[in-house]
Amino acid sequence: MAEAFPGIKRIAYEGPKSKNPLAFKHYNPDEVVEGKKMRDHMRFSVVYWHTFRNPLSDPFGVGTAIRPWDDGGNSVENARRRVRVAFEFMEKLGAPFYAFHDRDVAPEGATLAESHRNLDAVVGVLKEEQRRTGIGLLWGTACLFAHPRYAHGAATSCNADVFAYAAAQVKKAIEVTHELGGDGYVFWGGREGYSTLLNTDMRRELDHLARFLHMAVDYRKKIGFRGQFYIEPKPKEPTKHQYDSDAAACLNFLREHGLMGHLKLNIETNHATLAGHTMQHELETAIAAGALGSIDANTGDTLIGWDTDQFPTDVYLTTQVMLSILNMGGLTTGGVNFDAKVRRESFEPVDLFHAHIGGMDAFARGLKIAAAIRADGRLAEFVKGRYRSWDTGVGKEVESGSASFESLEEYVMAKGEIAANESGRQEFLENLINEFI
Ligand code: XLS
Ligand code: NI
Ligand code: NI
Repeated sequence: MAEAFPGIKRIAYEGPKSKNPLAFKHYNPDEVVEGKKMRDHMRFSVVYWHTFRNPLSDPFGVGTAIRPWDDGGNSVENARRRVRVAFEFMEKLGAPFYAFHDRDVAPEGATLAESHRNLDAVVGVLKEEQRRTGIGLLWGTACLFAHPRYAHGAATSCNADVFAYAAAQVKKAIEVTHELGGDGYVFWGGREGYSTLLNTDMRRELDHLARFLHMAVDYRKKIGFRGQFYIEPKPKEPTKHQYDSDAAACLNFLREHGLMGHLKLNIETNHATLAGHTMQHELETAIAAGALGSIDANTGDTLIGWDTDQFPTDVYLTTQVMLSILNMGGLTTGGVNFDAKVRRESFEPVDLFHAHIGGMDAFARGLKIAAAIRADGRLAEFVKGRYRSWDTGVGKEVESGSASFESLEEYVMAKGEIAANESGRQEFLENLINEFI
């Protein structure tokens, strides 16, 4: 097969002075930061859906993407050819991982059996290409939102047959993820939510979703799939309200239904902002519960109200993300997965390279800056000092559980009014961060 990206060679690290748009200025995979190679810190991943299946259409117009290797048809042959292109792209980019939905890689058939067969026919090529390149599957997932059968949701559908169909589809998707040695499997709600409460029995729908996830956990054990399960919060789109609306809602759901420990969170930037949170808020919420697993790296547009899934280029954002991740001790099974698409106006194949190179460089800078902030130590020292009253005396008694309302009343009676609070120093800290950016 002829090259899909002729004239583009393996993207190399050329350093910050390079003016070559097809080179890394900051992402140097072998460079060691805090004792670990950049490649292993980031575990960059390319998404199959946006990068190889998105025609770049929008609600107002058809797709604009020029993809000469793709005949636009829904044949297995086209799908198999696309795999070679995807791996040529990822190999040239130097991305160690990718992620897919079942229906991104292989066409849906007229029956479930045919869909399974189509998937198997493509998985064979995926396996071959993974072996040839050493590129791994970060996570797999199932598309439970595109087909009309899922109009009312999948695991939360009012129709039990749809639940069954979704279960059968996810069973197969987990099997192929396992077969491909995937490091994880993602559950994103898709249409698990509602458009109106007038027709919705929320209690039942949530119980069904929990049943579904428990069955997945059981099946995973049964077939010996050791990849990490993730749940990906998103508040809206396509439904008005999605049950997995943000990190806190997901954690509460997992706890309520005995699923904590079985699933971690996959946090996506644009979903955080749609939920009215910052990415760092969502990360810290997940980290505080010991449940951050992976991130979908993208960004939204402050002036457009939907999930624009743009490539992340804001170094302030990537610094915050990497600071949280480094403080957590790093990603293990998860990665920095570019759930992002090029703009409709960026329709040439080379734009796919510019987009990913920019995202990888932005994260590499974020990593280096975050490591410098940590090495400097003033930020962590400030936060630690701010809570020092909890390290001794009454604070320590509260934290250790030996204090009570009575003992605290007695303490305050003897001590009198609070002597002084200290400044939170927000501006000082913002300036401190800018010293490093
Ligand atoms: C959609 C989600 C989706 C998941 C995978 O907004 O981000 O792409 O990451 O199903
Ligand atoms: Ni996502
Ligand atoms: Ni998204």
